[in-house]
Amino acid sequence: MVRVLSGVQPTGEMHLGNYLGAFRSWSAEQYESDAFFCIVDLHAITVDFDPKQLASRTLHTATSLLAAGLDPSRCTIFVQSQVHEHSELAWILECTATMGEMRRMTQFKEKGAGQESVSLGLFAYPVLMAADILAYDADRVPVGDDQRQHLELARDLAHRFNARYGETFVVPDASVPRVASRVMDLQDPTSKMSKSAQSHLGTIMMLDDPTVIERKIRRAVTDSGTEVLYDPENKPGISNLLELLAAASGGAPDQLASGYPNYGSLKSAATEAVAEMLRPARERFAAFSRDPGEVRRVLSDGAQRAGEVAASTLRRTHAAIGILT
Ligand code: AQP
Repeated sequence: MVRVLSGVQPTGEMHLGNYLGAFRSWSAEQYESDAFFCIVDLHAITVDFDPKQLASRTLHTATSLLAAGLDPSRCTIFVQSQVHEHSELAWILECTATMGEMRRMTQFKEKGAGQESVSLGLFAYPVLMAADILAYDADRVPVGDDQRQHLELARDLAHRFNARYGETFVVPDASVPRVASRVMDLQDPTSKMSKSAQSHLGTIMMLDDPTVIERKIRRAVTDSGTEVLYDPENKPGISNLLELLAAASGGAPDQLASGYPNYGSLKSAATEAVAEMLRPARERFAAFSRDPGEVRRVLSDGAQRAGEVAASTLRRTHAAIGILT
């Protein structure tokens, strides 16, 4: 059976980009593959974070994954820091990666831009991500478009390690959704929708109720002109709304465009489709929130299963580089 792994940071409320770029395909993967989904708390501490909130955000993220449709009887859901092999494997891979490779990572450049100093952890983040993936012999990694470069690095490190020390790692493939692989901010459609966006109006949260979704889409920045056209370069705002509509209701964004005589009618249709798509997740979140003990049990079972797989990979890796056992 094909093995799949992906991860999400517990850095705040999950948004529509996380849902469309990741969680929705994760829910589909659990029916056709041996799927592992990881809450990557060690990645979340590479930038400023609040220690008082880390644990509760981790639980909140786990609840969001269950709400988005992940079923622990069909997939493994776990917390990265509860499987110590991730950090150990990351160190070994850091000795395979180069400084030059890390400097080329666009996410590092974006997150580090304008900062007086950045942590070594933020610099090495993509190697930890490679360890997350390679520890599970993942064949496929379903992610949003923003993670392509990190996936390429994981592939390069796997190839390089295998060439130097003998076949050890499976080389993973990225799997990026066809529509809405990069959901853009509603207030700034040239930037991706993100948990750390400046304006909350630009980000639709997975748990927003329909009136909030309606307000955010109604106030979404549009483009000059009045014609509804799918043209991401010249009409980024309208194209983003068409992508959301297509992702939520089916169809292709360029073909849907002709069905809307003006921006207002497109906004109404997108509002309705997005609110309806997110409704089950909102309802399930309320139900799971009433039983945090059950969420903890899911994570504890997940860590045990994940730990067995990761430990076996780490043993293989140690043997490949000749560590005394
Ligand atoms: N805007 C997006 N469109 C499509 N996919 C997205 N993802 C994130 N934003 C979008 C995908 O969601 C998964 C989990 O992401 P993450 O939270 O681990 O990392 P991130 O990409 O750093 O998310 P944010 O919201 O941008 O967080 P901050 O603001 O904290 O940096 C990944 O598969 C990602 O591709």
